[in-house]
Amino acid sequence: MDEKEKDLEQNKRDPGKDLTTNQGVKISDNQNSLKAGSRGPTLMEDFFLREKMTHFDHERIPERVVHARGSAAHGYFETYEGISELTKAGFLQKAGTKVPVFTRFSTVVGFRGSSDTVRDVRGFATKFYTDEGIFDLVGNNMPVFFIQDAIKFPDLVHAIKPEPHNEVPQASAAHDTFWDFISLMPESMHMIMWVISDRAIPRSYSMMEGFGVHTFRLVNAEGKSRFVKFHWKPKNGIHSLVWDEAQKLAGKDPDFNRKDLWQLIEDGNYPEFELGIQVIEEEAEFNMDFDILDATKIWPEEDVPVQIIGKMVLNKNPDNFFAETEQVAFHPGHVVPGIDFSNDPLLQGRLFSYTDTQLLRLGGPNFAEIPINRPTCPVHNNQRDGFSRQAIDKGRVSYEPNSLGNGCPMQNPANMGGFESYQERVEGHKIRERSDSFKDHYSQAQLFWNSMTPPEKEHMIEAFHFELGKVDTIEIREKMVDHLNHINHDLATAVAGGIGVAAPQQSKVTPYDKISDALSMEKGKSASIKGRKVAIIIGDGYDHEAMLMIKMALTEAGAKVDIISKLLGLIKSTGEDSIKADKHHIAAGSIMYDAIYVPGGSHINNLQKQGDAMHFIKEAYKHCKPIGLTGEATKLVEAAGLKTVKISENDQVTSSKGIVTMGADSKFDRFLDEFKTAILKHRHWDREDKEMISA
Ligand code: HDE
Repeated sequence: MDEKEKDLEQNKRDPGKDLTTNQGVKISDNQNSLKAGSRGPTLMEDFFLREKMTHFDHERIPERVVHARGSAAHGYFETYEGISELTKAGFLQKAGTKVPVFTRFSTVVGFRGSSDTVRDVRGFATKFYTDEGIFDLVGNNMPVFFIQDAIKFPDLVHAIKPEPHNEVPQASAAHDTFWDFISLMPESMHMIMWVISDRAIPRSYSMMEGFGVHTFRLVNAEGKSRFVKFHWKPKNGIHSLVWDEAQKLAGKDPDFNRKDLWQLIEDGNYPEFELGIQVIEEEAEFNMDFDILDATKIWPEEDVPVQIIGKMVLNKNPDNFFAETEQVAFHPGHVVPGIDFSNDPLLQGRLFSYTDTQLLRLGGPNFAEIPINRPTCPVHNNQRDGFSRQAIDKGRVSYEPNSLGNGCPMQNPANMGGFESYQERVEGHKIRERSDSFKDHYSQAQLFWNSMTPPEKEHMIEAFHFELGKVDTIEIREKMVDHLNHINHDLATAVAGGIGVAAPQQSKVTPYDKISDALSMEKGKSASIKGRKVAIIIGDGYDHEAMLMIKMALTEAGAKVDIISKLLGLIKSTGEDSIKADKHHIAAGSIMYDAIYVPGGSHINNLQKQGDAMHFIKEAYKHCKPIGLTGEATKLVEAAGLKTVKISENDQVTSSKGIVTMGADSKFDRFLDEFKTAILKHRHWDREDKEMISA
């Protein structure tokens, strides 16, 4: 059903749907306010007008102080195997148990109307509506955080948000106050490596990992507790944009990730993520070379393997952005029996902040009654009144203990489903102090750098050039180079060279030579091309058969294919057939696609003369994207000046640097296999001449 059909379906004309005021009074005229004469002053008495305006004037609520820009979807979580030995959480007891979920993805820094494709952390928050109450897993797409103690959070956010005197820049860390703060916070260095990496510019919300970040506890029915970290692993693989693309998208398609998520779900190409856990026994708390309560540290997956326990499928778009995506209230303190907290000082601070923020944002203490926040299990307590109370509590008893209400609602001990906190023994002096075990800030930053492939390292150096190059205060740049030097001397030297800072001497910090392959996106493999977007570029005189074959095969494999032409409307093939263009050059760009294909035909003569079409190809080449060319389209390699690319002859299919071409006598199925393999790889970094291509 398309949008128009949906609108008609939802708004069938029936008398029950007549236009009324909020009091249910039918409105006779929604075009004119009540006036003293048709040219006279408007009358105060006009309650249609006053009610409508007053509601409109109050339509905005405060946006989230962080994570303001988000997109969300409904779906379900299904448990693969029960893990009752680890937790008593009801939804994790049996294979096949399904619970509804609502997941909101977000950027952190930008305002609600900012662009999707900025360099930033992405929020990844999931609300599980379980039979035992709400469990919120409020994580990010990076497994560590900038700071170790919650008391630094307002400082971090003030530093990264637009500068207060002129509110510039929007949704970007590339300015003095952020790097000033960071240069004075060695504990941020590990997180900085993630933020400067391609993880900070995800291609799709369906193509990024999620992490609970903090150490939590799982507690089983016997009361045994273990430490746990939560992970989401995307079935669509982990893929990113390149920085040039991200910046151009910010102007040309600021809703890029939002639309992508929406479209995947509309097309039935549902995003899926597997839930994984890393578990450390209570007795092994001190066995790692870092403190497991420190949120600036990962548990390397090679040391503590991720055990997959279930999957989440996002299969329904919200009906109303405000009512659902905007009003959803997450809280890391929303846990169910069997899941509990560790003493991570960052997590402990969050436990206070989230309810507090909802009180302001959602206008009082009754936000749990907003439909999207309501548990699916019964709620009974003696909390009463407050702004926007929805429940109509009956009777005179709103206290406990009581005899007039039969003692209800009654508390439940742990063995009857009541939440009982894990009885951790706590002892200590009341002090403001950071544990010595939190003081190594460089080892895991080194681990991250060591684990990157050469192109990933190159992107990080370029990202530092961009970010620090926008910092006016030279001393801040110098301090950052000094920190980077403690991470890796070559990295610091390369960064210094691009930002006008002297190359540093070797650092005295002990090198950490471990590697974790799980940290590299490039070393990971994608199982399918589901969710990738492919542009087919055509003009009048295209080869219809070739176009159709590729379009159908890629669509069947889960890719989204758009036909792009100079103008919208019907495009004629070399024969009798024609096809409607989905997008025209003025609105589309290679930056919106993961791969492009051009079929043969006489249209190639015209395409070579169309600047926009040639730009499409050159830019895709520059961004290292797969390009498929068949028949006459192979001529475009030369026309675009791609001198180092080999093209196929006669009966061959050639894949050279991700450009897949097909000779006149070869078979389409061989071409398709090669083209799909090229798309699977996502980017082809071996294009040494890419910097020479102007696009
Ligand atoms: Fe948040 N964070 N945060 N945060 N956070 C908020 O809550 C806060 C932190 C995260 O889609 C706010 O409802 C403090 C870590 C996500 O609605 C606020 C601290 C992680 C979302 C808040 C942190 C997160 C938020 C703003 C340090 C990853 C968006 C609006 C102690 C594990 C959820 C709101 C959504 C939102 C406070 C640190 C993730 C102000 C005080 C670490 C995904 O309450």
